[in-house]
Amino acid sequence: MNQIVEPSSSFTFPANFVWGVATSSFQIEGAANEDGKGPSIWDEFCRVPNAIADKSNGDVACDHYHRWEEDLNLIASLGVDAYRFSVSWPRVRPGGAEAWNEQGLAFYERLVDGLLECGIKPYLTLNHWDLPAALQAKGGWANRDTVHRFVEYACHVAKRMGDRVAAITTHNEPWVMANLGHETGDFAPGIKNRKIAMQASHHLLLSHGLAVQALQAQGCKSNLGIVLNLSPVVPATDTPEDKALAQLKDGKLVRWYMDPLFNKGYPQDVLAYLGEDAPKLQDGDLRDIAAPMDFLGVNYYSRKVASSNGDWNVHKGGLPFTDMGWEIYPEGLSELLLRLNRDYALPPIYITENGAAFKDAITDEKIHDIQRANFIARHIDAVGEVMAKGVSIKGYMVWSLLDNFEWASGYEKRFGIIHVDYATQKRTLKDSAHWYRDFLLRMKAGQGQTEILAGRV
Ligand code: IFM
Repeated sequence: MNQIVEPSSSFTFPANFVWGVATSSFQIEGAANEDGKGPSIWDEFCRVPNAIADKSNGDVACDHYHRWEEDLNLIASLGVDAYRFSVSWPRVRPGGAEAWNEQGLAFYERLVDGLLECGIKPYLTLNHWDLPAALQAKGGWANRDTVHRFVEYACHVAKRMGDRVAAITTHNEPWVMANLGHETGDFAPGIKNRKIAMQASHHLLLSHGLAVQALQAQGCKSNLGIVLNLSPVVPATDTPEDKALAQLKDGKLVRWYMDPLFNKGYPQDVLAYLGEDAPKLQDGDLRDIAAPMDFLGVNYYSRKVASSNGDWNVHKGGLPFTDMGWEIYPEGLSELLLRLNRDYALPPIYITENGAAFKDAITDEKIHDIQRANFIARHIDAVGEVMAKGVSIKGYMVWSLLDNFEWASGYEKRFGIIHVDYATQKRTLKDSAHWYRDFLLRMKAGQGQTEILAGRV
């Protein structure tokens, strides 16, 4: 396929729809030991033998800490409305408690001010996985004390930047931190214990709710929310075993987070399944988790297929895959959003991450990543479809601005719409970036209309 797919239908996007690109601190910044930054759990995890596929680490990554102005210019050149980035907690509070690091805070303030000067809305995430290692030494997210350290961190960052950022996300993908970090051990901190994982998930949710309340109490003007990684979970076959497994996987991935956030408590079927491994709650925790928020961020990459004969990524239906081995299934985004809209009393939704890793070939200094552009175009189409059906979606952000450190896959998987040559740190816009920029230009060209026809590429 060498042409970008024309979406099957046209949908309207309001003129104030927020189009963006996204990154996270550990994946791009580098400068792991500079200007007073403390170690994070990912700095430590990268040193565990065989934890990272290519044995790499985040010491340099995309060197964004030093090249942020060049990256800001690239973001601006795309014509996006918003840039979603995360603050590295150990860069601004190296030990996770006690002293703040002025140089770290100043770095993010420069970035925020630079974005505003370019007319780009900053969407700040507080926790995109890089917990200070000093807090992990005290039990990390499994220790209830970390909840309170997080609230302090949230309040301090908001005091410094909350007047200038459009949105503050508490956590990015708590399921990943809890389950991949504490149950399977594939991600930092590399723990393999389901009971600890579920307690960590509870503390992540609790810290979200308490942080939202504390930020509101201190008069923070930014919109406040959380970002979840969500997917429809479908049974591989119609057998009772696969259907029951799909129900359980849906419970652990979707309902375990959505239900308490939207005042339904933890799902009974998952609690029953967990038995002794269910988290310990204190009085008032569920009320605090359900603190009303301004938006829900949804990260969507693929659906999950539950098979009792294999793992939950067993595929069916002959769909093509990305380089991560994930099915390309934009319909799953529509299915997911319609289901969320049906089952919960939702605040506005942002699609805070969507994108794909593919093996990119460089030809004459160009990267013809038509598959990635198609992936993005088809998912934008899915967003338009559900908006036309009444779901309130306020924005869409491509993951990712740059190729970057893809966690346990190291630098082998490339999600960027901008290519990074890690040897030279040269950035090159891929065709997907050109496509996204041109698409947005067409959006802007329609300014003045209340509704803009989108989806045509
Ligand atoms: O790179 C990650 C990101 O940090 C969180 N969401 C999924 C992306 C792709 O795996």
